Amino acid sequence: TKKIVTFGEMLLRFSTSQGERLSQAHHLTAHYGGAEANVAVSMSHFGYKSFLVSKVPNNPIGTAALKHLRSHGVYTDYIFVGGERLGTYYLEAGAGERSAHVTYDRKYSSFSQLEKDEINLDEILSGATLFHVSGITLALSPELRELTLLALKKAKERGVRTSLDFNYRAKLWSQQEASEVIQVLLPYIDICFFGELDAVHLLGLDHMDDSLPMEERLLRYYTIISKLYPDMKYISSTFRTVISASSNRLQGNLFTDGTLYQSKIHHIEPIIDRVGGGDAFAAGILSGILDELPPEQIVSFATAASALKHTIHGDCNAFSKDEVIQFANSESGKIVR
Ligand code: KDG
Repeated sequence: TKKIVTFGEMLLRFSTSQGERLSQAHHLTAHYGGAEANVAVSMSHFGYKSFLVSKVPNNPIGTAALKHLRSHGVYTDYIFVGGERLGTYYLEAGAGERSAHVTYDRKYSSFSQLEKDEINLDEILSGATLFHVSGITLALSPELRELTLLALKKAKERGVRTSLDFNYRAKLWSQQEASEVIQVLLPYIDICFFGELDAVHLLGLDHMDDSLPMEERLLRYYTIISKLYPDMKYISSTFRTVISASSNRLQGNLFTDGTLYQSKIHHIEPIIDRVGGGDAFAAGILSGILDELPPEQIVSFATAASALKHTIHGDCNAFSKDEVIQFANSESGKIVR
């Protein structure tokens, strides 16, 4: 079994019920999340030996977070225990044209205070096939940025594949800060996830003519980026380029070797919970790459995985590889094209 490693913060999510503002709510539903933890969970369900590198507090909330991971088969050997608190976030459900709203309460979390010397990167990367991180980790502290850069360099030296999901969160840092940090890391990335807005706002590429079809614009952005960063063998974007607050249409994109591959369009109705849809997609792409599938199969697997995530509550996916493949191949009425 291949060992894969993700590096990031776990969060406890509290969500309101549909049709309720946070200020009205008497009941909040709890789920554990965190982008990299979500990827680790998906990868575990796909059959990988999946590790999360993180830090949780030494209290019942930290213990419950570990239990969540273990219940999904994620290895917790590299999760350090200590510090003040588990970060949380509140999700006020949206409806129709009103988008959902996130409020973070995560300052001084155990993970954000993680120090470099707590972590033994050589041990963590030993025997690993893949190291995955997202921009959320990079937003949390200068120490975490340094650690990530070091981990990526070491991973490259050892031939461990590296993956970065931009996951830009405007509530955590400015575009300018994100752009500076990410451009330092990109030379060390083999697989990168980002969409059109990231290309323009974080990589500073010129905005392309809106009259061009989306796939043509993406192809052009990805072609430029792959020339700037020759080690980047795969560039992929999640549904977010197609799906909007009011749209249930989901399509994935994967660029490799100069060609853009697109999945069929899934029509998801109803959407039960869209949080973590991007992480489910990323895990699908990573799994397809590790399985050395042809690109068109990788992108349809990943998009199907993401579509399935939209049908269940919580931040993380919980479908096996076989279930995703079966869904991707099904000709159900929910797939349009
Ligand atoms: O991608 C889903 C994540 O955004 C969610 O689980 C919470 O990690 C999170 C964050 O920082 O927003």
